Amino acid sequence: MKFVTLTIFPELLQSFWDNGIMRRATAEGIIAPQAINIRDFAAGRHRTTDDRPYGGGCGMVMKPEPLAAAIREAQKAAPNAPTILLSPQGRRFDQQMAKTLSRYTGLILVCGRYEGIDERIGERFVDFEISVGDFVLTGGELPAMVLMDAVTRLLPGALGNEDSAGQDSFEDRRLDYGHYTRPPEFEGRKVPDVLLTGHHEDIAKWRRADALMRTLARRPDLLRQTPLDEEDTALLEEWRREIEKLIRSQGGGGPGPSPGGG
Ligand code: 4FV
Repeated sequence: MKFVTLTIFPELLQSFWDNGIMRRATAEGIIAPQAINIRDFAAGRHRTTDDRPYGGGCGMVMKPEPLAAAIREAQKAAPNAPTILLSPQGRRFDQQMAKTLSRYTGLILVCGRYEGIDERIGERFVDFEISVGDFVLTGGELPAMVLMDAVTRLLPGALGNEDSAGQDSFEDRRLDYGHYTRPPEFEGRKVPDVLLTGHHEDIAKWRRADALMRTLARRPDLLRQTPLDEEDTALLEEWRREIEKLIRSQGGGGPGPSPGGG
């Protein structure tokens, strides 16, 4: 997978590529990251890449000419790659989108700075825009790194053990179960006993229940996105019975007004 990244701060990306899974994936030829410095395509003694906005207002806008030349250079390096602009106006990035992008042979990532890039670059060159969230950053480099990280770990061979990407959070629209390692007791807090039993079936059941409970408590929206399978339905039914028993035991829930007068 080629990652051709357009930026005025290539050093920001280099340190990201020189470490961890990105470094190993590069060494093993799983990814081929490349930074193109937009300033190399800017004219004039100061090689200016930004200018004042038409219509006035604060901040600066990235000029179209250096961007267009840099994108053409990138498209020569990765002819079949979609050109993606990272911006708050884009479609929200998520695990599903990471999987879709991981099927391309290359991606051209345009990292804006200042108030953004000249709109005509988007119209002429950009295949789609991606946002990493409803907040405003100082540049598109961090979003580009988020995207490259999430995509790279889905590529065959990138993660040491193949199946770990398969058990990802959000893989099946569930948050991840809790992870524990030695020591079995830390500052008075124990590891759940079942995890020390080596009983794989019980451990798998506990992990499923833990992931479901955490998803129910923290991200119920995710549960509504996929049909519940039998096992999850049975678990939820069991918890509902427990909850109803608890409420009844507190005198609530029966016919007539509950103690709270609600
Ligand atoms: C952003 C985001 C983001 C906007 C102006 C860079 C900044 C500045 N990109 N998801 N959220 N970009 O805030 O992707 O040029």
